[in-house]
Amino acid sequence: MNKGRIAPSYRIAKEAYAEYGVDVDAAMKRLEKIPISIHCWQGDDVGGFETPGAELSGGGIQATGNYPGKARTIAELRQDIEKALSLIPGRHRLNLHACYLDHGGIFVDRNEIDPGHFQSWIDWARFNKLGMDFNPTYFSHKLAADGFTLSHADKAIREFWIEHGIACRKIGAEMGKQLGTATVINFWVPDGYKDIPVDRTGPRERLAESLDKIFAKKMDPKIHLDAVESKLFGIGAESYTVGSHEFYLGYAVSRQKLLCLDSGHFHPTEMISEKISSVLMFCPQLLLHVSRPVRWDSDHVVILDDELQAIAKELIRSGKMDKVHIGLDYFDASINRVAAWVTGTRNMLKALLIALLEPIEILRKLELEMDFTGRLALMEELKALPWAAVWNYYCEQKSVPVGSGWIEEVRKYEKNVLSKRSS
Ligand code: RNT
Ligand code: ZN
Repeated sequence: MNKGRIAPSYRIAKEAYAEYGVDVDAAMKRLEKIPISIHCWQGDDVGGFETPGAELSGGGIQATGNYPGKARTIAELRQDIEKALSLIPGRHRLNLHACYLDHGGIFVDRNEIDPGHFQSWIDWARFNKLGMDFNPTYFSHKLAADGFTLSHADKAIREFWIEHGIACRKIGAEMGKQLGTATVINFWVPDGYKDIPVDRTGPRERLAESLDKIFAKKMDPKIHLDAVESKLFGIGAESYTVGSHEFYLGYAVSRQKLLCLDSGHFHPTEMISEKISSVLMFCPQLLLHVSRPVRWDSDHVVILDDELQAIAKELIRSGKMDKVHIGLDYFDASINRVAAWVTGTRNMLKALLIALLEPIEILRKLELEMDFTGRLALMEELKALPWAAVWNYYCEQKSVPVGSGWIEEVRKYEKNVLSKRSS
């Protein structure tokens, strides 16, 4: 992009927005304060570093594709994340899964992990000015092979996974303490049946009981927050998911935990943008796993589609951004993985910027006056306002590539770094 065009285009955009009473500079100031929690697992197809060559197994989730250059070591994954971060404007967070521990070559089982196994990640995050979020890993493990973990009928297996949850909370709290920003730790378990169950109640009672044991110790919300994530179905668990939306909504409200809404975890026409306002009324805070389902919970790279914009608008219009944590959750192994991170994260930020540039008061007034013609007509006209000129200016201010300039950077990185990795 011709650099000389950025500032003049921005000035014209500023005037265009001012006509609607929108302060473009204020919108950018708000945008820079919204961190996106960037998921480590896009970098290696949810493999992790528990065993050499570890791969995603079970859990009803799948990464498809075999694009060359996936990160094989912690050092490679960090290098790739650093590359992605250099192409994304603003300061963000790292979302780590427990199976990405740094055990120094000595296998440690999930119930025995401790903060020490994550110290190198914490140090790396501090160096890169990132907050951290965390996830216990309830898949890719022999004790998850039955398709049940925290709700397993076998007490010994439940106990193992309860210990994992407790261990993860200690790790999350340590991350939050050291980095000075609360770590959100998100519990997602794949538990469910492929075929029609006889007993739908028992596993749900066991899941609630296990979670209560995990959450028994009170934690300081300044350093640690617990979230629970629901799901409709998974591959191999089509008929029954223990941790359904109703289950977790009830759990989160009754225990005052954060609820995590994942865009891919509902019926295809059911949108999480519609659920945000209700959840924020009854849960203390909200975690989002922004994803893109294509026909199923396929975890495609987030694009700037209608639902992404609707999510961002709901968040901004709610006026409750201080209660919302935005995380990304997708994993596409069929394209350059650094580009996947950059595309999805930049799109999330673009959607937030578009929402921040909305003349909310004018729209609210039209709605209250029941002028639905005006509301629809204006909403449609607003789509043509020059938000991209503001976005380009924002990227320039944050010293990251403007427009499609970053794609060339990723190509260079692929040529010089990724293509040298053998699979
Ligand atoms: C699975 C859930 C869960 C995972 C990550 C890897 O359907 O969305 O959040 O994607 O924990
Ligand atoms: Zn998710």
